[in-house]
Amino acid sequence: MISRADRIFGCLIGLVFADAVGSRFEGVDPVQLRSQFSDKLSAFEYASNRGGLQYTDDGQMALAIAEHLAENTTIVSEALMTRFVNVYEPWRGYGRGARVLIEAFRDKADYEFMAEHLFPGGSLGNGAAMRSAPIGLRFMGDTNRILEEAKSSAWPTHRHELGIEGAQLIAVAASLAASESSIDPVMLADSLLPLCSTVVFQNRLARLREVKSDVDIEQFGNGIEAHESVVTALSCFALYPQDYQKAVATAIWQGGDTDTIGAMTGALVGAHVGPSFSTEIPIERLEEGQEFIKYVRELADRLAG
Ligand code: RVK
Ligand code: MG
Ligand code: MG
Repeated sequence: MISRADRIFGCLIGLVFADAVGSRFEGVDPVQLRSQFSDKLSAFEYASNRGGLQYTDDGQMALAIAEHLAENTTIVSEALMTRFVNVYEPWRGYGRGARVLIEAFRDKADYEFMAEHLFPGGSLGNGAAMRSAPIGLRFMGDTNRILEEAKSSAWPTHRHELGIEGAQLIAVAASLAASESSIDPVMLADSLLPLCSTVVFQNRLARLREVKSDVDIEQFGNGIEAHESVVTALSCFALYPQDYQKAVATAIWQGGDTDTIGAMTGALVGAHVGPSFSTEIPIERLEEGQEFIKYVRELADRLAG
């Protein structure tokens, strides 16, 4: 039996490690990536063992959500935004819109107007989905609650329906990852599709049902937009739900937004298998090593409590 605290730790450390490893290839053309390495696991291993491993905005914001949920019974969008501002380290690499909004909120500029209008209809970037997995573990099994909380977590920076729905899908997928004994493309698609209100995600999830091997993943994209990356990560998880290294290596092998597709995939596998995978990868190379791992462990315990 894997405890809830272990699943939360697996999810958080799985997310942060994949973010850090994936960030080494951020923006790379998959053709170039595939010509540089003999296979996906070689690319994953190379990036895992080179230089210091630091998480990016994906890890920073996901940890902020976990902290917020450890201290509050529900997500309050404005309080969460305050937390995003407090932990904000721009050098980690943020999406353009997220950066503008965090700084506007911090500087008491016209933040509300910008959140609505910086992009047409609000942001549909994958920045809300990359950080939402902990919500699924906190409210595991309560789908309506997860949908509502994921929306509140997206709201500070992402108001477009695709940006919000991306966050909802990853959060519900994390709940399924933690509660279902067996995951595959058909069950994941059948569970998530009825929850979607956008045709864009409905179409993609219908195609997720048919995914059988790595070549089938490429159709889902590798971009910074929620709809060009969320189903890609869901596919990587659904094909390799028990194998952290293979799942995250497959995510990174897509090129493009590798840190984020990796982070979403790593969070889901970690929620499914717990932290057992961490003995096979150099997690102690993350941030300040054991001290950071201890911090994430304690955060997971607080969130589970
Ligand atoms: C740097 C058209 C839109 C749009 C809309 C585009 C970090 C913009 C993480 C925007 C992730 C970009 C990523 C990202 C997370 C958004 N119409 N285009 N309605 N809405 N876009 O800025 O937090 O890496 O080009 O809100 O979602 O690792 O700049 O940021 O990869 O999507 O950034 O959306 O980004 P933002 P985010
Ligand atoms: Mg990032
Ligand atoms: Mg990214």
